[in-house]
Amino acid sequence: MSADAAAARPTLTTHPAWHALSAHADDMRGRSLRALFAADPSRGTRFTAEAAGLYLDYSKNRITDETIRLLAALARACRLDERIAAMFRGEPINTTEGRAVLHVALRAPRDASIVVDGEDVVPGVHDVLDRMAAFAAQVRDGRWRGHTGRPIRAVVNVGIGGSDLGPVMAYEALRHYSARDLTFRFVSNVDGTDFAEATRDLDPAETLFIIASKTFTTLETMANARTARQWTLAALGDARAVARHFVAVSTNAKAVAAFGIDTSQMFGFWDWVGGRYSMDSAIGLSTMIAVGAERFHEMLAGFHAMDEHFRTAPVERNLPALMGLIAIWHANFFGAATAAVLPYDQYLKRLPAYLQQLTMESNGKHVTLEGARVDYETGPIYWGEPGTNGQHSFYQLIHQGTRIVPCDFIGFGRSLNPIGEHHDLLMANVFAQTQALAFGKTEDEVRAEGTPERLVPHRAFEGNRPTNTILAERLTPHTLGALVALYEHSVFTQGAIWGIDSFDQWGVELGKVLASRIVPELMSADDPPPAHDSSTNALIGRYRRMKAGTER
Ligand code: G6Q
Repeated sequence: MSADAAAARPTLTTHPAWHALSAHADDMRGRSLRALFAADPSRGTRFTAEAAGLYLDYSKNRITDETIRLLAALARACRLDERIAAMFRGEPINTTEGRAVLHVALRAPRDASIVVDGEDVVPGVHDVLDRMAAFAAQVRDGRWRGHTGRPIRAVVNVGIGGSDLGPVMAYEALRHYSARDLTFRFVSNVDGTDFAEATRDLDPAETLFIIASKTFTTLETMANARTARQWTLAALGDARAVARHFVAVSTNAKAVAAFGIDTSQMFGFWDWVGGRYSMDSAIGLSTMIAVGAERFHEMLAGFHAMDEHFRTAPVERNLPALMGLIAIWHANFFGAATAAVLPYDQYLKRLPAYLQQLTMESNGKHVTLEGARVDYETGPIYWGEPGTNGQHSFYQLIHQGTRIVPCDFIGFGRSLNPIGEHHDLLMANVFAQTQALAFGKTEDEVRAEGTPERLVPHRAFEGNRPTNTILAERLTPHTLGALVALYEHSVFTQGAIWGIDSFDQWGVELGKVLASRIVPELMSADDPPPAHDSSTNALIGRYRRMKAGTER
């Protein structure tokens, strides 16, 4: 092995802290949550932490004080504190793209100062927020008129990935606070059905498109933007209508102008904002139009409160660090390949989809920052659905399957729609599920209920299945900001331990390049057979025939 390759070998699993955790995990495998709770009546209040309006109960994980001590030692060995400080200082910690990672600057208060390349970025952030606020107010109160003089009634965000998932999640999450006289739609998929269904019942004279694309080159978004322009012009019959019906959110002023949107109607952001970390930048324009600038700023304050907690709290009391380290404990020492996020709030129905991108695009990496192949597992697969729906579908596997699935349960003290006893029924399920997962039901307990012997194994629950419970008083913009920042920094913590770049996404490139080669091959039926592998050739051939109607 060359000296360079040897130097690039990952060192994580050689840390004494890793070995200590490995030995400790062997010990913990034989211990049950029943026994741990029985031995320590204060466990349910001791293994908790609170910040930015969120209460985290992590007692129902297979951990002890020793586990936390060892995980904190691992965090120190991996210099988590230095990584955090480097991010907040604006150092280019996204090394494969040579960029700073400063989504925390997007929610810094007006009087803060964060200097990148000799420039304080905070005034620029607030300039854009102020422009967004002025524009959002005009749309909300009807001063912003469409080309024919009618006020805007529908706002369509056109974007994909980080330019879609945040806006749609935040809109759904904050719908309670939204302007109900405006309709919001989100078009992301290049499948024409997405555009067709999103606009089917909209009136072009009253519709505003937000073209949200950091690069303004993304194939899907540009295709949908062109379709939106045609749809608008076909109805309004005048190219000048673009000025009243299109605004852009981008870092690429040249491409925005080339598309035909005046750059005075562009809301900018910066290359130190990653797509999946951008919902609180101008990418959140649809959110701001929906809930107004004041609520948007409340959300930013929630993000900022969690940022400050993450930056300053010791690991043992640091919610994102604890959640990240416990996720490592499950993924690397208990073989958990997936993790479920289960919000018990209908407004958070898109949170699992949002977190899938945040977690998996960030930490689905197989090489370290130095380019060495890792010799440990990295990002688990995130998935989930709002409770209680999930209980009637996949919870079976979480309770009695052969795999360990660590779960985050998210619930609120008060409903935004208090109807009868619904909220008590909802929250009873949160507490019951985490109880059942932790403590299960022994075969003896099942027998004692008079269960026939042949059914006893089927009706027993092993328990010992790990959960976190996150509680907040109510779903507010502030809570949403704190919750998203909690996951952002938990992802950061995991990436810092694994020594990977959580802020690039090279893994999405290859498919894009191959698709751009195949597009012309699909558009022409007369071209010679394509020269790919035999499977791809046959599939393209069949597609051409289906398209021509010669294959049925
Ligand atoms: C997120 C990714 C990715 C990106 C989309 C859209 O972190 O970078 O999901 O957000 O590919 O990119 P544009 O905003 O440039 O269109």
